[in-house]
Amino acid sequence: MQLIAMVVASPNPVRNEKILAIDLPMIDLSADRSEVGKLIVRACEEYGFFKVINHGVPEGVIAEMEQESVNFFEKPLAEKQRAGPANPFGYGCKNIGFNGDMGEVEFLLLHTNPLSIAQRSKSISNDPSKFGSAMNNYIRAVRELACEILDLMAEGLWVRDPSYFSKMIRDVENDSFFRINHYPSCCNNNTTRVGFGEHSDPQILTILRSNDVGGLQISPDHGVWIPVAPDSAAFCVNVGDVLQAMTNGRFVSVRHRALSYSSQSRMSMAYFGAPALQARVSAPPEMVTTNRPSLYRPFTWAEYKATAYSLSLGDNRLDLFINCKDDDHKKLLD
Ligand code: GA4
Repeated sequence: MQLIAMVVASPNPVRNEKILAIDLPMIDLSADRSEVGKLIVRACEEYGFFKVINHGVPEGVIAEMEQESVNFFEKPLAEKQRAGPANPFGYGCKNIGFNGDMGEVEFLLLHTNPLSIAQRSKSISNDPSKFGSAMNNYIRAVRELACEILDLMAEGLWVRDPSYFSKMIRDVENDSFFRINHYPSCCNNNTTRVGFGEHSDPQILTILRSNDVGGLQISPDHGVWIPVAPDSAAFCVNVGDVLQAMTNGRFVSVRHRALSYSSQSRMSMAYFGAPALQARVSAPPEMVTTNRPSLYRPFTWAEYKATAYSLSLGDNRLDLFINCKDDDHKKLLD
């Protein structure tokens, strides 16, 4: 990764300094399969984040979903509120905060189950079947991409069953979510604020894309924020907490946040691939060795999700699932 500049965490509003972005590892999925697997593994161990090109998600599928999202956020507030409040699904507009991070974002949070999409589309769009089909097509394509990446990870890690990770999000009962965030532009005072406060994603894998407005920052080290350059031609992929647990801590679920710039509006779409609620999360045998004993106790996604959702943004949730039998294990995480 080429480091150009870093910013240190600061309270909202964030100082309007000149922020130069970094180049996350960019992985071409059409390259030689075993090379791609190795590059992905290295990126997940070092940064927990990488970008992919030649990803196979058709341009038309992306464009339709983006257009439906723009149409929704352009509606008057009263109309958008018909799709809310988000508890947890629907339209939300909330300030999320940790350490002084006050969020400024409006969003749609949806379950990816086709029945749920059909139901929700009615309050989101005047043409529910158009919204529903745009979303179903998008979800189908990004889920395929997520599964392909998870298979490449398993191969790169020499896990005997290459579908060990991907079968969890292929499960018909998977609990994957889709979130569209809109950080509106406002006023003319050129301020930068935290739009979505510091957190890690609880799920397995996140597949994110945004328009050409920057805002995503990652924090591989406590207190240091590194901006990620926007790139509408690529998908940004990040490791979630469950994948950190399933790789026995080899992959890192890195904290991130999104800034919003008052002068430009940012829109991002994130697919969060998650297991079924009752699925048991545990590392495959190849990830556990005498040198690297089991770091986390087995848990179900329902159990982990409940813990994650009960804590504040910014809390380190995976720490609560560390195997406490041997304190030496914890050192592996440092
Ligand atoms: C982060 C990833 C997804 O956006 C999300 C978020 C969820 C929410 O906004 O309601 C959480 C957050 C996310 C992490 C910890 C918990 C849950 C807010 C929060 C305090 C929808 C998710 O699944 O986890």
